[in-house]
Amino acid sequence: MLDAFAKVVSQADARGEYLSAAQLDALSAIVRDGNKRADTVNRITSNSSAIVANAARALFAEQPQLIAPGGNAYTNRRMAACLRDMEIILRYVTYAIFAGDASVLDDRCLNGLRETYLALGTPGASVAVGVQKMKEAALAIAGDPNGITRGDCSALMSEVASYFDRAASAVG
Ligand code: PEB
Repeated sequence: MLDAFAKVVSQADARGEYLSAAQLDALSAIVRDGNKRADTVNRITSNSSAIVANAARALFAEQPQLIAPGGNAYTNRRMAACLRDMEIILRYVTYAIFAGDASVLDDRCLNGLRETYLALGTPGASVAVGVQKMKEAALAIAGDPNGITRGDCSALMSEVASYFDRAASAVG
């Protein structure tokens, strides 16, 4: 598991080189925008239950076969597993945002997830739709200009989006 700092250190070390000016600039930007990153994680984390529940509701409204008898989220046991999966994915996305690096998400959550869903008969494409719905909600909450010092968060918001997209394409 790496963060943005450990990542460039390991890349430079693999080449036996000092950190480059470009790497130092990129890391300085991460330090400079650290409050934006922390606020983003805080906003998503403190709204996580609503993000998961609303995304699941929207998914089941679009794909009612999932909660019909025989569906993969039918019965409370499967519904609970489904909500839990979405919660786990969102949690690892918040770790990746905080770390500024996808490796924690890749190594601890997404690695082997497609194969797990295949083995379980869980439709990965539907999980991917649920993840995209969490992305929309998370971006709306994290990027809300109200109640916070205004600034340019566009780069950070596209980074946030990229972690959700990574999770969706890992299973979809
Ligand atoms: C991944 N999900 C399930 C299982 C595992 C995961 C390992 C099997 C064991 C169990 O049931 O608990 N676990 C999960 C995860 C990590 C992990 C992400 C990462 C670290 O350790 N069903 C649907 C929807 C979707 C869904 C499309 C969006 O119809 C999910 C939610 N996952 C789902 C369901 C099950 C499951 C298990 C329903 C139970 C399947 C079953 O037992 O038939």
